Amino acid sequence: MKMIFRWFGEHDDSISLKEIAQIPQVEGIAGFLSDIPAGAVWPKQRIHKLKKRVNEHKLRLEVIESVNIHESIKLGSENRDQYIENYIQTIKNLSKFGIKVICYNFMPVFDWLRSDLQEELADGSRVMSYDGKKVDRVNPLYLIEEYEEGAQGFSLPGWEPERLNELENLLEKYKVVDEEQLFVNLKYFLQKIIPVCEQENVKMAIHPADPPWDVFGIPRIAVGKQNLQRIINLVDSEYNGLTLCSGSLGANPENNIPEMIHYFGSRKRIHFAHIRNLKYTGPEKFVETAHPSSEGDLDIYEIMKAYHDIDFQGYVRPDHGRMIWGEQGRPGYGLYDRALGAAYLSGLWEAICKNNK
Ligand SMILES: [Mn+2]
Repeated sequence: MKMIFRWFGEHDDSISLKEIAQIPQVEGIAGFLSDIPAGAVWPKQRIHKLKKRVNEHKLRLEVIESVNIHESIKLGSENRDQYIENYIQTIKNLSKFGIKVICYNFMPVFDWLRSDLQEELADGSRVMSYDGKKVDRVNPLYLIEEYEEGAQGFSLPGWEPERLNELENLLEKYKVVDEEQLFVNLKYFLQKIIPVCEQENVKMAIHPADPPWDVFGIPRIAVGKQNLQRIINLVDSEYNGLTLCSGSLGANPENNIPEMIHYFGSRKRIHFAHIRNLKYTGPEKFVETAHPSSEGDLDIYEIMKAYHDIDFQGYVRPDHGRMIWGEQGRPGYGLYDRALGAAYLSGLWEAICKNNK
């Protein structure tokens, strides 16, 4: 298991590579070029620059989170082939600089979604939370207007203005795309790119839908074991794999995370592990918590144990953390609580390894 840390780049992350390099056991980052729009080719010189910078801090850059998929690919539009070509070129460019895993998602229009980005817990820390009832009352277009005005409560971080303007148009197009059509469109994409991934030795790792259910009536397919089985079988190759995110999948209590790790891990389809804890507060309602098992409803020891059972050799990172000790920053992506998470996960891992020698 290789412990890494997500980094959004020097212009989009308040945390420095120096700080990340000081976290015990963290050996690399999951990197991103935030200014390159979905659908565009990642230029070689930009990847090179990023890699150099990361390596200067004795950290490795072998995972990208994420190379986003253009909506036309998810929609199956006529112009998708050009965007798939661009994606293939990006895979080739990343491969040249030693990238081994690309995390991506196939969630239409809305990426991850929360109803509150800074809910205060009893101890004064702040976390992201989700309340399906709140979300159901929202018209997605209205939600975007709220966001543009900077209103508190609902927001969609990471949404660039062009995408916001496109929203009404996009929502209209998705009216005819159901779950089955999304599978068809994902298969078309994977059939084109996976042979290139095999040649270039870059593994694709789809991130589950977060939360793992339909939002605003738009289908989301990477939601549970059965659908993930379907996805890895769309193209039967080790290069068509998963980012197994405990917090995303775990938001549905029916998803048994250790069992999924055993199932997909023994088939060599987990390339990237995201580990996060949460507490259920009602149906389709949860708050994110600190990583330890005692803080939430997921048993993180059992999750780490499952990774040990399958002899997991891939990448792992602490996922969303709380905002603590007065830290301000990107919700879920502060330094302190994620560093505590990394140390806790490394501690569990050491204990499990030594106990099972
Ligand atoms: Mn995740």
